[in-house]
Amino acid sequence: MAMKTYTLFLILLLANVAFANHYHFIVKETSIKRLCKSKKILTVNGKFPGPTIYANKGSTLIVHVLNNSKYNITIHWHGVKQPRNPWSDGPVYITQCPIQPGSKFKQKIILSDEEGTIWWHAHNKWARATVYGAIIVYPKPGTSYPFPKPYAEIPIILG
Ligand SMILES: *[C@@H]1O[C@H](CO)[C@@H](O)[C@H](O)[C@H]1NC(C)=O
Ligand SMILES: CC(=O)N[C@H]1CO[C@H](CO)[C@@H](O)[C@@H]1O
Ligand SMILES: [Cu+2]
Repeated sequence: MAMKTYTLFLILLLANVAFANHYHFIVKETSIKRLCKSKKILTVNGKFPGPTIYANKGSTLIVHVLNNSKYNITIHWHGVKQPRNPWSDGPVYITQCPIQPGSKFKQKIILSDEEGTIWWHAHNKWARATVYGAIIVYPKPGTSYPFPKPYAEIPIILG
């Protein structure tokens, strides 16, 4: 009997976890080719735009940021209210110190009533020009969109 209850609990738990809530961001200089020319820019995980975060409404995410560049960096979660959690919100020297070259920082992102597509970006000087990506917040598991379910999704990021 105890075993059965335990299994049921596990299944419920799994059903609730639709997306990974841990991400690893490595900030580094990367050679990117555009219009037949290579240029070194700052990226996350060598991608431009950076990786997309997928989450469910109301979930909490942990992003492990490793600064592998020679610049001070912070990452801001644009549009996330971060209730009672400004300490990993990103604005450099306002809510947190920069992540210095060679250091890492565990950013906790608390989603509350956000739903839809928002974004993350570097929050220090010019780094924001290339260090950014989308955050796609789906409804809570088992609930529906606040609008008719779209046919397809194509995130468009204007740099
Ligand atoms: C990087 O951040 C540290 C700590 O806040 C600061 O002492 C240093 O001057 C910063 N470096 C640059 C290049 O801004
Ligand atoms: C892990 C680590 O320290 N990586 C790099 C962080 O950035 C500095 C400055 O560019 C590099 O020297 C480190 O190798
Ligand atoms: Cu912003």
